Amino acid sequence: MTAQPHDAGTEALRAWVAEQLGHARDRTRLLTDAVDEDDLIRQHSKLMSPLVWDYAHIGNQEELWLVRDVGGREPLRSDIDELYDAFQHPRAERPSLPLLNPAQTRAYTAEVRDKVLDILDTVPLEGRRLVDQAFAFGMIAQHEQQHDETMLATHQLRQGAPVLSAPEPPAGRRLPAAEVLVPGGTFTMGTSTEPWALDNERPAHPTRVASYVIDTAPVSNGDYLAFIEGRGYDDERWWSPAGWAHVRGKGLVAPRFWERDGGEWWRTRFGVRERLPLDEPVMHVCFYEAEAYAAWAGKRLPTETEWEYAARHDPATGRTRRYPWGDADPAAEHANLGQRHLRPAPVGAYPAGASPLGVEQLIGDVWEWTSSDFLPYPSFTAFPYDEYSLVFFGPEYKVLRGGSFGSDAVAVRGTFRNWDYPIRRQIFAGFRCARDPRPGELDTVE
Ligand code: AVJ
Ligand code: FE
Repeated sequence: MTAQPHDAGTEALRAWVAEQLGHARDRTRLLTDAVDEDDLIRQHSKLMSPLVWDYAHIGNQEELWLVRDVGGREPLRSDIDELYDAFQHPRAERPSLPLLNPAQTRAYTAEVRDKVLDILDTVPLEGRRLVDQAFAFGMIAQHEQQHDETMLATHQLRQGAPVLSAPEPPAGRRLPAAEVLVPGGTFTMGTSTEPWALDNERPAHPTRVASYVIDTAPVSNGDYLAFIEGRGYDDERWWSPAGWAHVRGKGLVAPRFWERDGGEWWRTRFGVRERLPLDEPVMHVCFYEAEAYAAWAGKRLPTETEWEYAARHDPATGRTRRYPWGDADPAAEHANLGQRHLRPAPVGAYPAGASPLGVEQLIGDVWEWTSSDFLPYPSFTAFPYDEYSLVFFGPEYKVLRGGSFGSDAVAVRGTFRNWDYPIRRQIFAGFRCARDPRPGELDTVE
């Protein structure tokens, strides 16, 4: 197990914070330096903000929490708070606001960062919940990485020649089994100890799970193609009423960014048109498509409790761990995270990331839709602000787990909860299936 920076003393913690903030900023700059001024200002899709809005919003959140609150310093630009408040202006409206231009945005975010690094040198990292174990700094590093993933999704929606590149992910392999039986039990869901866990992951609470069967890998493009060729989009039987109304209303016939050309399937990824890779996890499907595929396959989506139990429970010791592979922070051999590659890795590419029962690629590659609504855990309290989680709880959002190739390790945990509307397809989301055990299947464990 790697040393947890939070246990290694305050100087090591400060160095770790500075590294995480620097790493996030390098990525923000890579994503924004890759395109010209016009592409920074333009709205590439009604679903997304202009890239220059995300960039200045990153700086503004950092100013609000770290410069003004934690640092107790004077505002740099209180006049722009309203422009970059996500609740004041829906995404579609953002391009018509009097936003900072790209040069002003770069100067503003750099000035905020200078002040923050200065504050980080001296501020006590204990005594107040907001600064305890550098929580506010961790929250801001995660916030920047979350917007970086959003900006990466904007890149995927952008028309034009490719501007991003990265090495290919490792090769896949055939898994020993397509699904495994997970014997039921009790585990600790959520966390009260992970220092940088956000409010909706808290508190830790004992949770009972019945036995179930779960796929050892996310559903692949090849698997999903069989559903399409089997006329799955034309058969109401597989769809929920809301899913059927949606798919028919929009005329959906395949995942977003897929295209049939003659007898061949192609997809476009960050401006590159390529033959559909059959062994890669399917992505850019909405919750309704995931649900329909699962029904067609004679299965269902896992609940988020089943997902977390598969990812964290160690049957050998009965312990609940941080990740499928144990307690160590994610390393390159465990999971496809952090935009190291510009695509999910083929099925079987991360044997070192397997859970004790052999469930793979739970972390990284694609966000996984679950069947669960986004709801608070028992005894939830909003911290440090209602607009991170509290205002979103309810049945209109579905929970996604595990992070994607575009999520940074600092913003992905075994406990991390993402959420979105069930119709959304621009995010890097796929899914895996689960099912109830068949009669007799449990005999081997009980
Ligand atoms: C947790 C990814 C749903 O991007 O809407 C960013 C994260 N919250 N700024 C989002 C977030 C405030 C959030 N998600
Ligand atoms: Fe934000």
